[in-house]
Amino acid sequence: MKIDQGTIERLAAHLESCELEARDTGKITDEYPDMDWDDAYAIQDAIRQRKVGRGCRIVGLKAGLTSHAKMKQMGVETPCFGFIADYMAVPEGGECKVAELIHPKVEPEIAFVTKHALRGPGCHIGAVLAATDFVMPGIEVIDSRYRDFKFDLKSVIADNTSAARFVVGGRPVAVSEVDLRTVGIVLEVNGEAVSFGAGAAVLGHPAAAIAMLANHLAKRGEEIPAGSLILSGGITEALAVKAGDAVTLRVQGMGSVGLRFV
Ligand code: OOG
Ligand code: MG
Repeated sequence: MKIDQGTIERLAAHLESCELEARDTGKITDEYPDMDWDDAYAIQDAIRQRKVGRGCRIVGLKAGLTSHAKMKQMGVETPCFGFIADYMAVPEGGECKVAELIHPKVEPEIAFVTKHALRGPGCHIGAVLAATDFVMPGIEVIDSRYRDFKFDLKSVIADNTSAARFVVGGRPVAVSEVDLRTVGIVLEVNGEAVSFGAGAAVLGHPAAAIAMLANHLAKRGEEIPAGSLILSGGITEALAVKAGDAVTLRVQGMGSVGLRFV
């Protein structure tokens, strides 16, 4: 760790207020260029503690920057991990209020729900598939607290990997029913199909993102609990949305899920 606990708490309070007040800020590595990976995750943990302290429930986890499309778009080369909280959930077909967000973008993702805990090190896609109860379509709404979505990996980790809102739904399917590498996805905005992809865009197999998350948590003495909802990462580039947009994600054999921005 390169920064002290007081600074960690202060940066967590700053980033979380930017989130809750829908205000942007410069990236924190501008002020703390020497911060390390532990500092970045410690700030994210402090944000999580603030939320739990106010009575929020942590409902799941997320992997981000797991596809080349996303890594290229954001100019980083390594995945990152964050958490999702109860108030971030939008009901299927429900409304997402853009006034509560800074500059939202949507990402088509495959969501996993676990039935057994997953613990690294050495977690692999076989273990992930064995521990998965079902998978379903999910749209993540990301909203970096950094001005113009400009950040580096440490800054985005501290900012809970831009987590803001998400919707899951469609048809939950057992992993034995679907080939998650070849499964096709179509993202529609206002009825027009705008981006396309296949599961393999995410690290060759979306379950690899979940394994990577378990191995990351293991280094911190943590695991993925049974019953977790996990977003495995955007398959395509994220798309900016505005009030009035209706977004639908169709996943082959898994139905569709959508939300409206108001
Ligand atoms: C970071 C979060 C990325 C994903 O699915 O790749 C993410 C960002 O791009 O702002 O959630
Ligand atoms: Mg995402």
